[in-house]
Amino acid sequence: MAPVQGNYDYDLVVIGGGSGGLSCAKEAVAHGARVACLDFVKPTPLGTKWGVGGTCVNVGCIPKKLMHQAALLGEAVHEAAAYGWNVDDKIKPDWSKLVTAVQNHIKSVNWVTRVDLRDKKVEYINGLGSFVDSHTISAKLKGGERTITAQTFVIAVGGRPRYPNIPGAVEYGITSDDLFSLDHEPGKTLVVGAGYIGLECAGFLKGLGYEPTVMVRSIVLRGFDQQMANLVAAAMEERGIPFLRKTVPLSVEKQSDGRLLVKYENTETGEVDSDVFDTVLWAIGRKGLVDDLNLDNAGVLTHKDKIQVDCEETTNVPHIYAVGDIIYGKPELTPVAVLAGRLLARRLYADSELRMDYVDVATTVFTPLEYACVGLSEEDAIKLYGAEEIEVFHGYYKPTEFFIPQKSVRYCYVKAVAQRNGEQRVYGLHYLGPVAGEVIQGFAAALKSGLTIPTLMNTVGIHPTTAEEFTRLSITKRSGLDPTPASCCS
Ligand code: FAD
Ligand code: NA7
Repeated sequence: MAPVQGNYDYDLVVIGGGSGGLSCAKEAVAHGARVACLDFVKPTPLGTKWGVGGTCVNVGCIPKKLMHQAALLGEAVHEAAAYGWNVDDKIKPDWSKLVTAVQNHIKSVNWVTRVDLRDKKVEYINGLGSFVDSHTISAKLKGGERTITAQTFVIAVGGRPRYPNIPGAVEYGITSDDLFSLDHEPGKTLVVGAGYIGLECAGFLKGLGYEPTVMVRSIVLRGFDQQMANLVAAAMEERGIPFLRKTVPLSVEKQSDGRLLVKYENTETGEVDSDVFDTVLWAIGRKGLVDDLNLDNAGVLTHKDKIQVDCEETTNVPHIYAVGDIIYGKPELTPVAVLAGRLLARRLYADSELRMDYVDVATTVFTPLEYACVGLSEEDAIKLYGAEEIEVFHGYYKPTEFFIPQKSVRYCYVKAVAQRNGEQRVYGLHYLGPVAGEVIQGFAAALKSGLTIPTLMNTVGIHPTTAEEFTRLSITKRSGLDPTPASCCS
């Protein structure tokens, strides 16, 4: 419900001009609210900074996808030769040209964002916000400070990469915040962390011709289906990316030749080893940006550097809300932040009652062989319903376009995790192969609409695509039958 307007500067102040904050601010003005949006980026220890738009645009999804695409193009050029193109197979990427192209695109998005905010009459304030009391914030600007009052606040400050607490980590390491604008080639790179970001960065670095090594503390892709996670890692290893397993870093030292000596320890054997790298990239997770907000002054409680909200994104203070990466226990993804911000603004200013549904959010890991999924992992389905109540349909497949360049099809694999009896509801879909995000997006809508195995099997495929493999699934894990394909077109 729209709050009663009091004697405040604004109806709504949004703190954080990233995916969630901007969508919320723009939707709120569209429904008549007077809105200001603060955004401020603290430079990284290396001095990297960027413009309005938040993580996704500047140091996240967008530059990541562009570098992934650059890596895929390199692969495609080599494949082109097999398809009859006369290409020089000694092609080499130019890191500085790539970074310039990526940064130019980002700057154009920053510019469009500023113009959009001005056109839509959201007041953009380039300042660091912190609470003075529950209706007042102070914005630290380049040339001073400004005090602003509002009826309602939305906290959308997102997070930043963590650094490990070991010698040399901050002085000599970089994070994804620096990588996409790095002014020199990364060279031989140690990627510490085997989550979504670590694997993606290692993947495109390899595709661009550098030598990444992934350091894995425990498991790969925690939170994802572990069979799929291990296939993703195996596909990367097959491409020549080494994984240092059960290993943690101990220290980073700069040698006299400028290269970085990293000491590390195997957590199982206790064995200490070392290697020399040009770049050390920390991809060990992200920390919510609660520290600068002075949340105590507003009475907002935090939970492990995040903010806990209820099903309407309300914090423990009724007129203060939070959306996006800063909220505890929800997927850290741009479309999640965007939709939550928009729906919140509609509930606040447009009499809507629609809440954000955080269940069955599809996502893609943009590794060289991409992995996309929606719904439950196999292990979560078993935990929730019991192994006897779950049927897993699976199959390896051979993308048609892989044959001529003789690309490895070893890890092209799909599976559907479903209810064993009754209507055979599909609980989760998992796909490892080309253009994974494009494949899973449509199936995500089907899954949210109650997709069942009979419906999936009665869906006519589009041939020859890789997405059609979901409609060809017939082998269950329980049957023990060989899930490798025998035929292509019949
Ligand atoms: P952000 O976009 O982080 O925005 C928060 C903004 O608030 C920032 O500009 C911050 O500087 C500012 N701020 C912080 N504190 C204050 C303050 N006190 N005052 C004023 N301003 C402040 N998601 C996907 O969906 N797909 C992907 O492919 C994908 N790839 C990613 C790749 C990488 C390398 C990374 C790091 C992330 C990726 N993500 C991806 C995640 C996605 O970027 C985030 O989920 C999304 O940006 C979160 O939006 P947000 O609005 O919560 O926060
Ligand atoms: P994740 O998904 O939290 O992954 C972090 C990885 O780093 C994970 O493999 C961790 O291993 C590892 N880690 C964490 N701390 C350490 C230390 N101290 N030393 C070595 N390794 C460590 O974070 P990401 O940054 O990849 O992604 C965050 C979100 O951003 C992601 O969900 C996307 O939506 C966008 P662990 O499994 O904990 O042993």
